[in-house]
Amino acid sequence: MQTISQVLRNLNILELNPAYSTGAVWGSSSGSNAIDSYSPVDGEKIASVQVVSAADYEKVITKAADAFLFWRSMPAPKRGEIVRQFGDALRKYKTDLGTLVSYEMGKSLQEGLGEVQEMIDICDFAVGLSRQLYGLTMHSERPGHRMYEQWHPLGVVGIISAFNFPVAVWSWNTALAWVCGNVCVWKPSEKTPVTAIACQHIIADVFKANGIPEGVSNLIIGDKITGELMTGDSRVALISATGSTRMGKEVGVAVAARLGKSLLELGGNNAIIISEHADLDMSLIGAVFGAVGTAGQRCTSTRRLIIHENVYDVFTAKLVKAYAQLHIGNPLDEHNHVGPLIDRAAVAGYLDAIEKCKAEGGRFIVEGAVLEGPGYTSGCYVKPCIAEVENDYKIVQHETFAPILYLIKYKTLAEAIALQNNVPQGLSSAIMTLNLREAEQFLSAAGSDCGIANVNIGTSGAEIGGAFGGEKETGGGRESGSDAWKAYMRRQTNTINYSNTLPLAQGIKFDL
Ligand code: UN1
Repeated sequence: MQTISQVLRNLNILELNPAYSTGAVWGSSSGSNAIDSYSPVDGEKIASVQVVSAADYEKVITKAADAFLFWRSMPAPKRGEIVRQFGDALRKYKTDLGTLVSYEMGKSLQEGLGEVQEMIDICDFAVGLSRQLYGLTMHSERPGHRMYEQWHPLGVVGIISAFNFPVAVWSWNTALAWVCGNVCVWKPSEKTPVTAIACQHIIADVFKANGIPEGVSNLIIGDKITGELMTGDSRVALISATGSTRMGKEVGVAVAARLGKSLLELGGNNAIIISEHADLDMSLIGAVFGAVGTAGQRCTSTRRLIIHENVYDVFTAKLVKAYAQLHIGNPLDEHNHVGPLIDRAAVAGYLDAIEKCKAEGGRFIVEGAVLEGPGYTSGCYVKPCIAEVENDYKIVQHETFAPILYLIKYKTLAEAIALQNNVPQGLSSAIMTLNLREAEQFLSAAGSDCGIANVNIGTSGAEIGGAFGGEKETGGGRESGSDAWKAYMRRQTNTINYSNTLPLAQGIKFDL
């Protein structure tokens, strides 16, 4: 396997190299206005990156607003061609970028590569979309009139992304926003700035090769204060933010205060209902991957299993056996299933949740622990654990970004659906059943209240083709596939009178 410095060299980000239209400056030394990125894999510092100042931010936004004047006039299919080339560049850099994602964020290499694959997929989707930004045509109630609607770009789109999908979620937003004619300013998580710089370099080469002016893709590295510059800025038409519900509430309020648009993709508290009619072996794979994949740090991670009483004992026995077989360790080693949490603060959150769960009466059937010793020196590796709980425990109602799986027993489907819905969040949900009636009830209006509801698939691992997002405290936004592109455009209704008179609508007479 290649070394990380080789990966950084392949991605052209080893040397001091001011990125294309970015406020981020690549620095070698730490300072009060620098962010140090440490790998949770081995605790090594990857790089130190300068935080944008308010003056840098101004420069970036001005450049972005200028670039919009050019970009919005370029035909959408031509913008799609640029995104097609971006997808090709990602194919070329897939191994390097996937490895860097895995090293900087801590997810398994397979998941790092999968994340880059999601980027490639959304590029393909956006290329097709660039020829399909359709508006409707309506029949006017007045003679000699025509009505239709068209979709125009919004302007500057601000993207705030989280550490857990450091590159894919940005690409869902940016690939769509670009073909729609917007320019983007990206504020990545301060925990994963290096992967963001790598992406900015990859797209910069594509833009340069096509003679596109700077400012269509912008990167600002910073903390909460940098984010606040953007959320309060009325030059930023749309803020698309992914992260915790706490963050989303602040962003939503700041953007609403200036009547801007926001697209929020926030916390989940996702459950799988394991019916007595489930294929239990298949359910096991969905449940374990959902709970321990990405070390439980996906917004779609499975946090709760709602299990029918008739299969509860046999299924929990399978779960315990499967957990005993999990390999926890360096995520770049393909034999390992579970990598580290993002940092020690996340480890503290995991321990705190376990303690709270026990205090409320939770009974752990697989105990958690922080792993120590060779291979675990970063202090970020924890044991995935399982607790039997009641759904209304405070800690169960809360999204803890860690591999803690809660088990709840049920008797009737109505009860299971109520348990599944009875949390503040509404992102992803699933039922494992071979019974058609159960499946359809779960999917009906009286079923799951989540943005994503699956049958015989776990809660995580959505494809890019569907709209992604959820309800309640998940924030209501939809990104990625289907018609999520409409969030990145403004709708204009056009009525054209080609008659010789000016009849008023609703039959109103106004003669002079
Ligand atoms: C996220 O965790 O914010 O559905 C995104 C999934 C991935 C995306 C997760 N495709 O699990």
